[in-house]
Amino acid sequence: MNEAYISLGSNMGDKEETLRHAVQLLQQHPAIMVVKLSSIYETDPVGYTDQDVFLNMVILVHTPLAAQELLEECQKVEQALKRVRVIRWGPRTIDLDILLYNHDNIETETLIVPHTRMHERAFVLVPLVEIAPELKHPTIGVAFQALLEQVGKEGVRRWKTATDLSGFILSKGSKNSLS
Ligand code: A4P
Ligand code: MG
Repeated sequence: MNEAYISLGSNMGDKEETLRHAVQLLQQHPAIMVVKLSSIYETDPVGYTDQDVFLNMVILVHTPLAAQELLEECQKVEQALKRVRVIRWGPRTIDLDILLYNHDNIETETLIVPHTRMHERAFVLVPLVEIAPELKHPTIGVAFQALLEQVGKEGVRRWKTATDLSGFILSKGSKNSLS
């Protein structure tokens, strides 16, 4: 079984609902088990800043899928949730990035793991450290906690604690999802 950390972000429409749907769709996949959820954080946009605030979270999944297969499943979830009409060039309904896959270092045309920018982004590090306080960056060799101290938590506010995320995890085989 492999362990992967996935970052989820949304800044359009009903953001919490979108995150919930994304987690449920992953959990419904027979080969993906969602085992940990961070809290949801409201985060100021990084990069292109003239857009709405994001909701971000990080989850831990266990899966027998190879990293590339997991990426394809994440992209299917993105597609499923992007069906709502979006403004061209505008913000995103949902973005799923694979942050870590075991301690592997992967560099293919379609997949780079550890995610290239994860160690400099508070919106990734805050939720990651919440669910994996002891974890080290596999290639930099520094604890994520220490990386977060360098980056700082500015622009990241806890929005809903993990224990209040009822309805995010459905048992395997449950049919309710994109209702
Ligand atoms: N790809 C390569 N490595 C990976 C990986 N580890 N996980 C490739 C997922 N995908 C990976 O992604 C483009 C391509 O990256 C994919 O085809 C895949 O093969 P995309 O999601 O289609 O495009 P994108 O979202 O524009 O790019 P990306 O890299 O996800 O954007 P960023 O850099 O993550 O920026 N501010 C806040 N506060 N919160 C946010 O969540 N997100 C972004 C997106 C910017 N600012 C933000 C947030
Ligand atoms: Mg992405």
